Amino acid sequence: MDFQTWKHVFKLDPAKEISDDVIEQLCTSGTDAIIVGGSDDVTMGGVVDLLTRVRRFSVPIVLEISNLESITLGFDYYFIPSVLNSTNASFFKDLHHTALKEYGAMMNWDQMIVEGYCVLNEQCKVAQLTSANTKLDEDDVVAYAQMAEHLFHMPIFYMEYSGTYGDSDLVYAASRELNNTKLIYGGGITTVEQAREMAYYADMVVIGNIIYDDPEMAVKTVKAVREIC
Ligand code: 1GP
Repeated sequence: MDFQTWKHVFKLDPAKEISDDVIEQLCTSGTDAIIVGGSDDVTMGGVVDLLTRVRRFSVPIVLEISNLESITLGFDYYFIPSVLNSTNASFFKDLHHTALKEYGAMMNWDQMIVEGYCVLNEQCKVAQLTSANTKLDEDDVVAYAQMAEHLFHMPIFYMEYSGTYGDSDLVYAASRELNNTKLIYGGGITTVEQAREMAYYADMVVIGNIIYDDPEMAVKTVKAVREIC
């Protein structure tokens, strides 16, 4: 179970309702992992509930940390967003500093994976929450990709379009810059064609909202991504 080989992941929001039946469909779909993460109303209770229900299956489970209050033991990995295009240093490194002061002594560092986030949909909650500068052209995105790989040696560069389908040309441009850093694409995938298109360029494709709107379509994206990789 090495996250660097993952191609397809589902992201479950602890603040949203989901049935056991849908959880079973997702966990047995052939996806590489389940990420637990969200922007709003993420509580310890919601995180533990998903951890418990997903753990019945053999699929790896990751907590993408969204706040200090919901950090929970028992996940396979902890993905730690650091928003490269945030104009508020809290979301780049200050919250991380606070977390390390509290939890640093008990960390298993091998489980901690930093994600260099590049937020590209100005309407999405994470853009508003982090005051991200989303007015980025290709040169800007390429520079952030270079920053993630060559300056900070981040294991992941995450192009986040949450809620809207992104620009595949920009994803392609970022992909050409990255050799060691894995490129994650997430946002607005609602069809197998979109999943396939982004899987051409990104190392890993994240399926989020469509899980709640159309779980059967969500499951179909697994095969679509597998066919590309
Ligand atoms: C959100 O990138 C993920 O963090 C997935 O986005 O919910 O729009 O699929 P969607």
